[in-house]
Amino acid sequence: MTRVAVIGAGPSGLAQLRAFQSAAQKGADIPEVVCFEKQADWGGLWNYTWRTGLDEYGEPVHGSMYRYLWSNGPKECLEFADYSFEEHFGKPIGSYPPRAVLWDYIKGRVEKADVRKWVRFSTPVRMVRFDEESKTFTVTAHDRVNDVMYDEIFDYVVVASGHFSTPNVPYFEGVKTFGGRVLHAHDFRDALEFKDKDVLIVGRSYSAEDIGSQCWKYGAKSVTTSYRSKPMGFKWPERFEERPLLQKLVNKTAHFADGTTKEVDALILCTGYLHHFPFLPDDLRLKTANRLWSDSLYKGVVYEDNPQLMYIGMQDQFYTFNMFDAQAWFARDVIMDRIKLPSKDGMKAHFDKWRAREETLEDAEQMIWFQGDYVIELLEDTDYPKFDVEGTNQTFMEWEHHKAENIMGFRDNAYKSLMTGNMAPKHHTPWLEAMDDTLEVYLKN
Ligand code: FAD
Ligand code: NA7
Repeated sequence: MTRVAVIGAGPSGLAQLRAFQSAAQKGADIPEVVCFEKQADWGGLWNYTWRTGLDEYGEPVHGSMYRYLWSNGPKECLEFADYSFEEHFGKPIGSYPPRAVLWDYIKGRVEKADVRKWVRFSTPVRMVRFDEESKTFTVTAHDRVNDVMYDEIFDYVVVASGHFSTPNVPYFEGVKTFGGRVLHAHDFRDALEFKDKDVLIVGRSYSAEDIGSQCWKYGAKSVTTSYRSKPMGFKWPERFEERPLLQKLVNKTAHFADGTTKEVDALILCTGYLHHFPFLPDDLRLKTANRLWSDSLYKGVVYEDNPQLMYIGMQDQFYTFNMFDAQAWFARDVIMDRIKLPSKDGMKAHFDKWRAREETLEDAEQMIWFQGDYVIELLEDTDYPKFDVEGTNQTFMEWEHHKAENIMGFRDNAYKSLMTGNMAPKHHTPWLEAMDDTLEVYLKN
């Protein structure tokens, strides 16, 4: 029997499990699927941990999410096409749910599909090797609960281990002797730690924007973000400003590229993440920057040098859950021989076409249409339920406009579900005033 190893039970790995289960539900003979998950529960980044650094077994903590995190885009853009929010919660809910609500939703689909039995929890994969002769992989896993390492043979490996976990940490002069707290976004957990503090953030992307907003919301004295390329350019409120790149720190004084200085208590490096696969040898390891068209992957999924190896969710992301689904359905159909791969040259030609377009993209709107077109192409190949991608792109456009209008209030908007056609209700409390982000409080009518 064909055996498939899935590495990671976050949204991408769970999409893979659901893809196989849905084929089985329709009567297909599916391969044996084993999912290895390093954490004790599923949901990936959405499974919040208070830990930072190393976990209870001495493994690097995967989690980068923090308390009070609310969806940074409309939930209507990530909704599963085979399991709507309304089906899960039994009623329409607001458009920017907090982390706990989204975690509940992710879990609901796979609980319904009854695939937990396929997952081996607290089991990091240590190494994957490919044998050219037998054309099989040997996966070495570590059962942390029983502290036993073992090898198993697989015909296919699907890497779904995420790429927003290993921090990219640049060096700034004077940081060694900085008189305040220094951390990377990966280790940020509770904005209340920075109440009444002058906070300096390096970066201009989603983490900088959201961690800055959180710190402001929870009472930081001031927030200063520092950009390398260009400012975020939102209409920030009082006590929130953008400056060009940090040059050095002298005690608690930050010096910026425009010659200005500012006294700060904390430095939060929102400088992105590295694609990091310590369990993969050179010949199998994806090497790519965080971009919309990742290197070395046919259709953004199949590893060109070894098509028995797949990667899910490795792109930079506007689209998330439903794109991972489209990828997982594609990977499933390659594995089940429903989709025939082109020759290596054919794969390369396809790659080059998308890469050339990716390189012309100039702004977020163009990037969203690019990723939407990619999702459309994947949807054409499989039986994942078709959904209105153009409508989803339009919702992303509205989101961009709402952010430009009011960065501290964009989460008070509501959008129409592309899956059910129903309009989301406006949430009962404006985001800036909603301090309690529990599921119970969010779902209260
Ligand atoms: P992950 O969620 O990272 O899951 C990967 C899984 O693989 C983890 O469970 C991990 O434990 C496991 N794993 C890793 N290594 C191994 C190993 N060696 N062996 C076994 N298991 C392993 N997306 C949105 O759509 N909306 C948002 O609001 C949003 N906010 C975000 C906020 C933050 C701070 C971050 C960092 C990301 C956010 N994202 C958001 C994007 C996020 O990447 C996706 O939503 C999603 O979690 C990606 O799923 P994934 O399964 O690819 O990766
Ligand atoms: P991103 O989106 O990869 O952004 C990384 C940011 O870090 C980006 O603004 C970079 O600047 C900046 N960066 C990287 N290196 C440096 C150095 N050396 N100096 C200054 N600035 C630097 O990561 P995020 O954490 O924001 O977002 C990741 C995910 O988390 C995302 O999907 C969200 O959903 C949540 P640049 O823009 O290149 O000038």
